[in-house]
Amino acid sequence: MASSPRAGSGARGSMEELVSGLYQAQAVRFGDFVLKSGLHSPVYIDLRVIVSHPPLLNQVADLLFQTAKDTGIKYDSVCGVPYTALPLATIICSTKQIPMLIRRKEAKDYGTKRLVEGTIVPEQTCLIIEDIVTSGSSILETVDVLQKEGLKVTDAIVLLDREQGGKAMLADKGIHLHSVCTLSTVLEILQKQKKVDSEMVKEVQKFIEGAVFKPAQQNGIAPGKRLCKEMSFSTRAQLPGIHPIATRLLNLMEKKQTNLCLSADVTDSKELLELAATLGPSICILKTHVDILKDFTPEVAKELRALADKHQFLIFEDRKFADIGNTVKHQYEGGIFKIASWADFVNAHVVPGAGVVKGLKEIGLPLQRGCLLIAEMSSQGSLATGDYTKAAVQMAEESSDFVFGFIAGSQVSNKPEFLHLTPGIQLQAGGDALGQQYLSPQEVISNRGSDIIIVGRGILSASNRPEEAEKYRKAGWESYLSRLGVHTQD
Ligand code: 5BU
Repeated sequence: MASSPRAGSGARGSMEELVSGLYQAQAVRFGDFVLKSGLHSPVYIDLRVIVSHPPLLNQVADLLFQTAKDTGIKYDSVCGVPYTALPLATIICSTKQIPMLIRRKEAKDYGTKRLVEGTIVPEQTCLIIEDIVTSGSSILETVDVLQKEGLKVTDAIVLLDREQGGKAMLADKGIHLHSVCTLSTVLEILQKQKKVDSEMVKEVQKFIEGAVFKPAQQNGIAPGKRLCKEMSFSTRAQLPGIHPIATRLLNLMEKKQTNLCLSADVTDSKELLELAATLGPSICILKTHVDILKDFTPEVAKELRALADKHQFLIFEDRKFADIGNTVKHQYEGGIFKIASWADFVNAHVVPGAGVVKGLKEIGLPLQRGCLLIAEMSSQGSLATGDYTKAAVQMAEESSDFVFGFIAGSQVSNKPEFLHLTPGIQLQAGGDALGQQYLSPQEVISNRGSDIIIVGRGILSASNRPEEAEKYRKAGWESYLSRLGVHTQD
């Protein structure tokens, strides 16, 4: 049913007042908006503005509370999904005398590791409050944190359901979503109030229908797998707020049918350029270690850039920055290599703290570059595990305007806008004498939820490199298709 419990329970008057208030506050706007992903949207909804309109804020809080009441849910505490729903949860809890919990999005000091503030009583039920739901991934993230603390979470109340599959996604994970209103209701009311014409209504409906997220069972994937892994690369490319580099990469991956990154670990520039020219069509990324080249010149970088543009792959300099912000800034921008001038993206260790990303961002952001954080390493005895990995994920979430993914052995974030790249890949399991450990493409893509395989010696040591690269491309791509539930014929 498209209409909400509130809209259908004699509350039409207050619904009309609400929609009109949201429109006046410019929380809902129509036109041609370019989302961060580059996608054009005819509607833009930003409910953060309601904090500047106290009567509207109170009205929204009241409607959320009434909706919860109408459904008859019993709960012991309320938690708002950060950030927009925080003031809403505060108003509800303060006026109705309900204990509140706050989910921290960033633990400033990673050492404290406290992700939920307030008194947690395990086994008690916590109700989630949210302003708007699209895919449901933000709600799920908060649910996950609360459940890990021992709380029961079964229901979420949202002001506006964009009807893009979030309700079904959440139901798939055992969470009932109750909405005060849907985007259809908002459109219907605004059309009636003559604030939007029928053409725009049709355009918005078409846009929404074209961007529906589907839950696992509908995709033919076993339930229980995590959200982003059931979405195709092209769907993820269009997610609102996704990094432009991630969009470019996901789109070219889908177009070229490859999730293979070549680790071009050669020491001769001519050989590097030859690899780029011959393997270019099979790969989505060419990864360099520019400091192992014995004959680097700026001309090499220029030629590599031209080959990347010709064959449509991205260049990833595997520099693993790991110093204070001020130093990495210089290492990224200057020196002999001038990495920022030719590499689409780089990576960084999180060991220095957030400053490393801040420093890189100062150089990379104006150039529209991106960055991966090293959440895990493929080498034996790596210390990047457990809380260190979690801190890397958190750091990425706090800098998603620059960081678009991870180097990791498996899926470490359930945000579909983040990409996962995995090194230590060969068709045969095993390792080398210096601690490298290998897994198969099938294992990391289908079972561990990574997106891109990084292959060096598996391809470089073959007598026919283009043929071997094709083998890896096929293995990686078929593993991705099998994760989506698409069966390929050989
Ligand atoms: P190989 O030849 O496929 O083992 O090369 C792997 C490449 O990935 C190599 O360039 C490493 O520097 C890089 N790498 C890695 O192997 N493991 C890691 O955890 C990280 C990078 Br981070």
